[in-house]
Amino acid sequence: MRLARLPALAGFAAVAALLAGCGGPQSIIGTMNPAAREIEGLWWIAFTSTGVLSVLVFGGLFWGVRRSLRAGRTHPADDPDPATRAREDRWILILGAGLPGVFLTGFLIVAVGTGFSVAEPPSEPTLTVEVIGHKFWWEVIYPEHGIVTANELHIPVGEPIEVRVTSADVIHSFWVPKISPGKIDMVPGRTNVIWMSADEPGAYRGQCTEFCGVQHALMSMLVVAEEPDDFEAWLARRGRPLALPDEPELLRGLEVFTDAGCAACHTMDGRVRTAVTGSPGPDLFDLRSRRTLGALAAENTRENLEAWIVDPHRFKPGVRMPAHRLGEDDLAALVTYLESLGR
Ligand code: HEC
Ligand SMILES: [Cu+2]
Repeated sequence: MRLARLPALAGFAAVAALLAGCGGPQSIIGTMNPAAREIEGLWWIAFTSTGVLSVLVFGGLFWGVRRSLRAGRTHPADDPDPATRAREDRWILILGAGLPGVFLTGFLIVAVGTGFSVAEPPSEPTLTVEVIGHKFWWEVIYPEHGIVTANELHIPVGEPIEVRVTSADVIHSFWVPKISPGKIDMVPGRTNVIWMSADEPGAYRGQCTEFCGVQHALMSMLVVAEEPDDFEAWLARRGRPLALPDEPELLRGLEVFTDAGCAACHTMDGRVRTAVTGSPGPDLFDLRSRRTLGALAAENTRENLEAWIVDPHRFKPGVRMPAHRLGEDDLAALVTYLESLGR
């Protein structure tokens, strides 16, 4: 390959990489909520107008430089007479300060208007969900139902949901771009409120947007919007009491869970005990039904689950769960037990 082609290739790769970010379940484009659509509209205004402005400003810059070079003006001593100079300065002021000033003022007015209009849901929320940020996962509580889960939030489609957020450790930020009006900070000791609603059923991706530590980038979540019947069924499955297993293999799994000290960090009955304090690790009652492990770090398969318990740092280096050395049989029993929960 000729070296001269490298810059063109690099440019092409950069554009392709940029465009690849335009789709998918976490895009700010193609939103599924009236407020998110307004924000998307604002984004399009900003995108196109800053594009035009950039062309104007950089075009002016290149034009000016080229003109000076052509006139042989490369040194301050070559400056033109004061009258020409004053005229040129005026243009620099108009293009460099006036134009952006007018644009930014207009944009500010539109943006503040949008901010007010997206702050409140179109109608009274029908459900409240509490989300507590942890390094590096999300505790999800349905206070009206007394249930707790993690990393995967289920909501009925089409209905405004009130989301009350806080944090158990450092500041995180809650953002599900397709279905929530912007982001909201999760601050320890404070409860912030945002709302969301999904126009269509689907799984929408959310992401922590406040740097919170080594695995900030792998602190993601799924919001699954379902038809009301499916959502009610989901709630009902979570409301079941935890029963002591009767099969020997499952009992052995429970024993391994206790002996290995998992209970120090994990509850596994899906019930809220203490409000808002939470436990160090996610509740495991409905682990089987979650699509991912470790806040979207890995697909939830039996193989990955075993590998996660042995060494979660393989998936998420720096995660706040230690590696566990377990015998093959113990590990198998433990995983079988975990997968039997919440049935
Ligand atoms: C010192 C606390 C601690 C101990 C002990 C611990 N874990 Fe964890 N565990 C965590 C934390 C924290 C997470 C969340 C990690 C993340 O996603 O950032 C986690 C995540 C998990 C997950 C993924 C859950 C999900 O929904 O993503 C599973 C499964 C799990 N632990 C199982 C176990 C088992 C089994 C044991 C015992 C062998 C155990 N853990 C011991 C802290 C702990
Ligand atoms: Cu975070």
